[in-house]
Amino acid sequence: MTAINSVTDLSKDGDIAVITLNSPPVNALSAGVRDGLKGAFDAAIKDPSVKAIVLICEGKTFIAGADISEFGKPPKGASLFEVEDTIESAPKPVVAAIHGTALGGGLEVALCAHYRIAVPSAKCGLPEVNIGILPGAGGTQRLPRIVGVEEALAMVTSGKHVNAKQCLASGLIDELAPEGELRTAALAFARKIVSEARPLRKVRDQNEKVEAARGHPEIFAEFRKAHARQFRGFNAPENNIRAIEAAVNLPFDEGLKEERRLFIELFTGPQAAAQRYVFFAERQVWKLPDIPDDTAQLPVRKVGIIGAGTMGGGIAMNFANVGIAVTIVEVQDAALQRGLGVIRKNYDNTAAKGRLTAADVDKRMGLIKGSLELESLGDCDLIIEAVFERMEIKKEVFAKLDRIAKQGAILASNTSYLNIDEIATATKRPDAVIGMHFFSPANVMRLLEVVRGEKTSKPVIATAMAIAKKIGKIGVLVGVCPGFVGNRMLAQRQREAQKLVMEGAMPWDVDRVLYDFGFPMGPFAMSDLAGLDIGWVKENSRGETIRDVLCEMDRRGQKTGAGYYDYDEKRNRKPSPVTEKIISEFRARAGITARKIEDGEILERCIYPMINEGAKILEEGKAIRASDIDIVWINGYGWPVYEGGPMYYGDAVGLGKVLDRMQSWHKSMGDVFKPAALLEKLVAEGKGFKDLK
Ligand code: 3H9
Repeated sequence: MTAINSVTDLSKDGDIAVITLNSPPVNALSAGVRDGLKGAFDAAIKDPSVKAIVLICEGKTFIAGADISEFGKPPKGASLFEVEDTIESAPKPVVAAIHGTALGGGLEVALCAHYRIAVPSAKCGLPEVNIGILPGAGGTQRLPRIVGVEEALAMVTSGKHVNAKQCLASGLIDELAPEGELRTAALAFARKIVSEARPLRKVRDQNEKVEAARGHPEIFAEFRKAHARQFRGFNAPENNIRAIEAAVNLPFDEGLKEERRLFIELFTGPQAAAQRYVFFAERQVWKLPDIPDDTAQLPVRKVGIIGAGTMGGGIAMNFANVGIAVTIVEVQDAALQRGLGVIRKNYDNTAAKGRLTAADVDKRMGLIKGSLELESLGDCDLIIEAVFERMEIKKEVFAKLDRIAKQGAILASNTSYLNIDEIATATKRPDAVIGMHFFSPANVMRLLEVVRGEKTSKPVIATAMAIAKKIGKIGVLVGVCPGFVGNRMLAQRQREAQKLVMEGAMPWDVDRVLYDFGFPMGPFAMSDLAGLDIGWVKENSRGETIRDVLCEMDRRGQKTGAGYYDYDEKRNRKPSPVTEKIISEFRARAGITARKIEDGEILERCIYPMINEGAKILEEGKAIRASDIDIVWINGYGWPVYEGGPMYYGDAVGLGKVLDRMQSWHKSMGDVFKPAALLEKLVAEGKGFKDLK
């Protein structure tokens, strides 16, 4: 065995050379890996006793892509293209042996090998689109030559990971190796290739599948149309599509040049920078400064949920999905049966789309038990309360849980804004109490705000975060304050949206501006969807707000066919003259003359106060880092990924500008705009949130 460098070894097994990469955690193509590959391939090619070459990786995965942390830094070492050329033009067969994931540049390297073998658990994909770029090392030109244009389009624009069985079917890999025996199988495969004198098959020369699509621009037109909604606002999907078009319409080398041009366009743009930031921010959230990775965790084998409403049911599904038994408790049998029925319907819908088998549905339903007795939660390791959002009710539930739950159980509340510390006072074990704030629909939304109380113990926090990961959520640890991180900032936006309407904008103007910014919908369309009557009590309604009046008129949102907007039978919305009239009357009564409000002002008024609030949250230590706040907003509230989150956006537009606006509104409109001390400090120091340690 020869060490080519610290991450690459070259060894021989008879007349087969084996190049082994070992660059944890994911064998990303750093300068060291590229240099190692180049050196090892050159040596193996030069050695006349070598008949074929196997490329294999140590650790949990094959090469998972270019090293994203090198992006934007001056290039060092061998280029990826040199490495690829060396492999593809090798005069002896090269076999890529894949386990874990061959992603991005990793798959692109494998596509330069003449043959590919993988274990059944392996996956292949080109996920560059998720970081705002495209596979820029030949992936868009080689992939369609193997899997065909439609599948290549789907893969590069979704970034999906395709399992080995499907890869075998599409030709992306040539052979499956028995699990755990990749090296032996790859060596045997290489020997077979040598003994059968198989050709040095280069993907670049396989033109049949791309030629089949030539002269059929409708393939691309239809693909664009079918995915328009999903791609809205993002630059990367379009350039990925164009690169595949180039593969179809241009000779290989010309196609590569076009791929490069499209890649650079994305790579140097602001969206890729933001999406790259989000990639690392998503991984940062799990790092908790005062809770080391080795903090003891509590076992969670059985979960109890109180409340079978939309929230409780959605939460239960998360656990059943990963094989954890759940008991849901309700007060009334009818409500319990209704809740269980909704869960079953959700699963059946997924099965109807082919994403679950009937057996999966039965298995998951089999893990969910209903009960009318709180006492049945006595043996649960984690109990999550999802009852009505009123402090007295929550405290009553927690006092009972304190009597019922076994010692060591975690007592969690799904409250979206109530004080966890106060809830904890209802128990004699405040160290076991924590907030687990799921977002609706809880079985779909990725965000979970884990709210640490003053007395919550470290093992309880560590377990709640681990559980978040286990059920496929992105857990963000936050502190106790009204609305925590997400809803606390949302309140700023909602208040300004309402005020803008009083000053002269229409709800649809505000919605349009936020939609165009990249949110899935604006605040008024959102209220109509959720129901305007959430938290509205008919008996107490005095027509004091526009919402009160709409609800009093039974315009309670989409469900009643009208809210801020009017809706047709297909729930398409259009601006409502009724709402317009109500707004005019409100303005007249308040003595306000409507003024023309520019889109730019709407955006700044909705978003800058959120950034300011985010700064206060950081100042108070309610979020660990600015990027955690961004992750909350991207995953819980539909903030567009390509704008990086509110704090990232603040840095991007310049905190000086944000502060300037806050100061001027503070003067003209009062204390709700008071700039955060942290914002003032950062501006004075010429820094951004990104500079905070
Ligand atoms: C590309 O290839 C461009 C090309 O077309 C060439 C153009 C010229 N780079 O996710 P995990 C780190 S673009 C640097 O928690 P898992 C990650 O930050 C790339 N670092 O593990 C984390 O660090 P830490 C295309 C990377 O088991 C640690 O590894 N490829 C990279 O849940 C563990 O990561 C991709 O986009 C990287 N490429 O999932 C694949 N990848 O521990 C991106 C990971 O300090 N990667 N790290 O926080 C993934 O999807 C997942 O990491 C993977 C493992 C599925 C591989």
